[in-house]
Amino acid sequence: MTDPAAQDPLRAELLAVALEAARRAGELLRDGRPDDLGVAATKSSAVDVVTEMDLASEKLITAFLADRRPDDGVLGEEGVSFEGTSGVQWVIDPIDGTVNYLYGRPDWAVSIAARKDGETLVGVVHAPARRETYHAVLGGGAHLDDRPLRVRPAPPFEQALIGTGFGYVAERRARQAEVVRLLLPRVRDIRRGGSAAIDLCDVAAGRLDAYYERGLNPWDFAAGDLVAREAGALTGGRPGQALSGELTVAGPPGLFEPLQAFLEEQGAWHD
Ligand code: LIP
Repeated sequence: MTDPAAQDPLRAELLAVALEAARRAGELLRDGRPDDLGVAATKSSAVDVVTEMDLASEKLITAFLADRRPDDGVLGEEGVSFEGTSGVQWVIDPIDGTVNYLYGRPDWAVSIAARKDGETLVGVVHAPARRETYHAVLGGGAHLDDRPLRVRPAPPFEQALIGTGFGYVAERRARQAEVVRLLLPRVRDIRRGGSAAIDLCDVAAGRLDAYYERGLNPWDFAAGDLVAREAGALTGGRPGQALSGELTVAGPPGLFEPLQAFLEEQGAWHD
């Protein structure tokens, strides 16, 4: 079967641009991280931090996209937001896992997705400290570097390794802790990696059985969602709804459904 992505020159071009933008930003973040990196600003709380490198990475990516795709729109975590005229919108997280990056921990990534007509056409999650780049093209599969990805077959619920994450506001974290308290005895174990983009790619690579989180932004999940889906995962929010900031759930058929039902039963979609 001919690769659908290869048949669509736009998807091929968007993938090439996303990979090069992520590579350049990753190089800046890996090689240019100051030894004395500190917090440049905070957002929703004192622990919701921005570093100078988040800002520098978003500036680099935005300038690269303007050069290569001047008519596209861009939405970025650190404030860039403009409509284009081409119908293509880039959704970028210049550092997903900022706290990990601030602390010198490896689980952070540059996440870049291109959307058109309400669909994500390509997604790239570049994790320099892990020496890994995930990418996916709509209809063209998901890859970790050159290796095609497939999700791990669904285990019994009680043997599932589940990823999750927590917000930056104490009241929401307290509510999220309640959900984890009830889930933890019912599954194999929980992992909290600190980057939604990487967590979604870990589901695609079979390093997590499933993942859920409340409170994500589009830039956190846009690319990783496509990687997970193209690797065979189901993704969504509450039953029958698309993933959103209300709730993001990802996992293979057979595990996605019981996890989604558990989260619905526990009201994990609200604070
Ligand atoms: C992070 C997410 C992660 C979540 C963190 C934070 P950021 O995004 O990727 O899943 O648990 O609280 O929101 O802020 O590093 O771009």
